[in-house]
Amino acid sequence: MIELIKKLPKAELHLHIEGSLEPELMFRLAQKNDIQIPYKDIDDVRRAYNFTNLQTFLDIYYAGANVLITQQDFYDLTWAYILKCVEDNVIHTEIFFDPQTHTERGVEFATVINGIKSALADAKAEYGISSCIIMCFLRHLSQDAAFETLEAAMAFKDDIVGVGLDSSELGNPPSKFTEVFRQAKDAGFKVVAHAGEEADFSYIYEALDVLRSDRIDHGVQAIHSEALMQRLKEEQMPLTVCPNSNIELKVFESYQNHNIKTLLDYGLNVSVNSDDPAYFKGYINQNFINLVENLPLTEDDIVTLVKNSFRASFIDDDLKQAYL
Ligand code: ES4
Ligand code: ZN
Repeated sequence: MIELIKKLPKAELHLHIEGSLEPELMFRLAQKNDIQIPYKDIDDVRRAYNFTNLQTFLDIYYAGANVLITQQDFYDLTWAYILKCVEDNVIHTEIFFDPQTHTERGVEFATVINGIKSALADAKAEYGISSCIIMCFLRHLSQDAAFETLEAAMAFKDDIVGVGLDSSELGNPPSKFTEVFRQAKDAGFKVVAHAGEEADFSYIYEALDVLRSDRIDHGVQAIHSEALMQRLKEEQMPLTVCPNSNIELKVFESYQNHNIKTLLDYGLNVSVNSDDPAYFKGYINQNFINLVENLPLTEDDIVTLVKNSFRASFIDDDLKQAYL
């Protein structure tokens, strides 16, 4: 089973590039850029990565991102993730980034996207790894701030395939961003949104009906509504599930209690993704391994999960056929 997981060519659809910042690179960049980080050594960092919910993680994740300053920093961050893709046989990846985390600190939008973009171009040239970039709005900030970010993104329209919504979910429902997502959709961006990670399934309905989402990130709380489950199945609406993340952030008590097998057996389009792998103890293969070691997943289930990731991807339809 583990051999199958390792050898299958995979797509990743839910990966925050800032969440792939490993402690070693964090320390190197902190030193180079003369930025203070609240850790004395790598062991100290590992001890701090002990979360009780989404917010306790986010506080640490945003503090870590402060070390990213130059275009080369964003290149190095992205390149380090690409090397993990090579290791795990990820052949297509759709990367989230959080422009506001950087522009709020005075780092230019162009610095961030150009660094990411040039590493992804090298990934294609060196390893044949295809990719696209999705820009996320931070939902704890205002819709006006999201509009400013969309404005800044228009100069990079051809480099960004879609817009997403992340950060603190509870109290920041999708409907807070109705107008900015309408404008993004009208401009031709794909739409995704984190919904039903910690908050209840009403957030998933809003992501679908108000934001007109093409995929739901997480979505595991759908299990609490039979009507929504039926709809997600009928529409084959993709859910990008992140098992390690859900365990580390206490969405489920244990891997044995994770509902991915139930969602899959119901007929939903679920995939396995790593979310913030530097913070959640492993990249995509480790997510699959943790699942098969704790749930009665079959080899066919693994193949279905992997095929779902290609089916749900934003790869052009004519090219997509080759992966299915
Ligand atoms: C995130 Cl796990 C998760 N949830 C919401 N927003 C995020 N940003 C980075 N990781
Ligand atoms: Zn996420």
